[in-house]
Amino acid sequence: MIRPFLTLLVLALVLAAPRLDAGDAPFALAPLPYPPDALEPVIDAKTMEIHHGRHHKAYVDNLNAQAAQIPELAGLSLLDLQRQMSRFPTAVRNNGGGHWNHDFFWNLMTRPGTGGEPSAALAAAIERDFGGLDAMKQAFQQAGLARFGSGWAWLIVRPDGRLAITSTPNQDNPLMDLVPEAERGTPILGNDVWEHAYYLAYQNRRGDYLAAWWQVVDWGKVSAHYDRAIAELAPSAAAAAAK
Ligand code: MN3
Repeated sequence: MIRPFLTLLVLALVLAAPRLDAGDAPFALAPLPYPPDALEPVIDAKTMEIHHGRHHKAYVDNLNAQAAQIPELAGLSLLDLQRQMSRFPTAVRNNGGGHWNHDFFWNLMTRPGTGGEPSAALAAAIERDFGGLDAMKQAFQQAGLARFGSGWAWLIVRPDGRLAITSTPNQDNPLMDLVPEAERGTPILGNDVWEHAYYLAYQNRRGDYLAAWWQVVDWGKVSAHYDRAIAELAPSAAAAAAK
């Protein structure tokens, strides 16, 4: 009789434990969507392991620690948090931004040379707003290079449906309500230009990293982000953007 009881007890504890953890910690670090060496030689495995397993993990751990102190934080989705960031202290901005930015970043990338091309709709928008894919890439790289210190380069859909390139400092992003209105929008592509993203392989050569990074961009994902951003626009803006 004892062994079945113990088995059930252990089973009950195993089933209960993850729920207790999830209840205590509203934000979670998802595993990388590919092995850490998948992006080599563009981004090396060691950089990916440290970047995801230590830097991103620290943002999640810190955000969970803040959520334990700030009850309304724990009730927000990560996306809604970005859009209401002005309500919260700077530590939440840094860690909440860091968590969203890195989730977005890992899922934009794929094995070198397998990322395909922009969809017809995205390619047409890039042609309309930048004069072509190469011109867009040059402007994006320039935004990354011009960011002094740490931050991100972004390709966004503006509220009027146009594409634009912006750069934000630290772990800010264009979703945040505290970013200047002229630089706000829905990101469809973003690159991390903190030194921790490239220093092991590229040292101080941020420009080389920005140029090589296009090899791992998953254009299927970027195109899907574009479609979703356009679908969420006000109908009048979506109609204008289609012209
Ligand atoms: Mn980073």
